[in-house]
Amino acid sequence: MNMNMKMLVTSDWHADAVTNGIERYNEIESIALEMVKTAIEERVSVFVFAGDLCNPGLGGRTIMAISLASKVANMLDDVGIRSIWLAGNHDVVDVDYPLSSLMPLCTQGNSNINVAQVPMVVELAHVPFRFLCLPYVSKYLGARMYEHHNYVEALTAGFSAHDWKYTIVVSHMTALDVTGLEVGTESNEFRYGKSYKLNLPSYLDRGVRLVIQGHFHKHQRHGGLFVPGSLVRLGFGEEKHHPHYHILSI
Ligand SMILES: [Mn+2]
Repeated sequence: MNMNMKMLVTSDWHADAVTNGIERYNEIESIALEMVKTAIEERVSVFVFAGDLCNPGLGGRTIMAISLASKVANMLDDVGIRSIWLAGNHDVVDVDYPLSSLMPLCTQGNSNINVAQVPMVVELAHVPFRFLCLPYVSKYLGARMYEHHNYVEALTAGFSAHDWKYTIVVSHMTALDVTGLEVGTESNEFRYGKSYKLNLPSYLDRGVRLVIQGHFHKHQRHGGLFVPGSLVRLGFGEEKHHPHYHILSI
């Protein structure tokens, strides 16, 4: 098995965004489609979206955002690129079962399009790394899955040191105790769940190759913690951000 892998990593599209009265959809769509072209040209094997596609309740803007994600997932699948889509805090519907803006992607019956609406481990054929996905969940599921950490621990209970080394964590929970992490107004937006921050550095201590952390709009890297950031500057206060998607070779 080839132990090197190219991955396209992106997050926080917020394809339903409106900034100062201006709808951002067309701009975000054009970057998303350019991203697919780049993924194909760069021959990436995996595409990772780390959460916050759109709010579920904004009518036409929600539907356009979901259609865009669905189109991107299918375009990638057409050329054999597997994708992983995490739910973020904006995506989640607050009910006691898994439901988010990403739900339509997992009802297409396509095993190359992986949607994480609850914590799960995703393994992909011919890809050396496994993905421990830690999406945002509703407060009902959060009480069960994150406040009682044994739910997440059980997912990895059988991991050997070698398994951890070939694990990539993808998270849309808050990153606890990361020195130097720069956060914007998005850090105030968790409606709940601030009490069950994840100790992401503890995963790095176990030897995981990389932690991909969504939610934060500013692209940054702190050791093994990689924050893809948003695709466009979504609000005032983000003027100094240089938003983009990222190709990682690991
Ligand atoms: Mn978020």
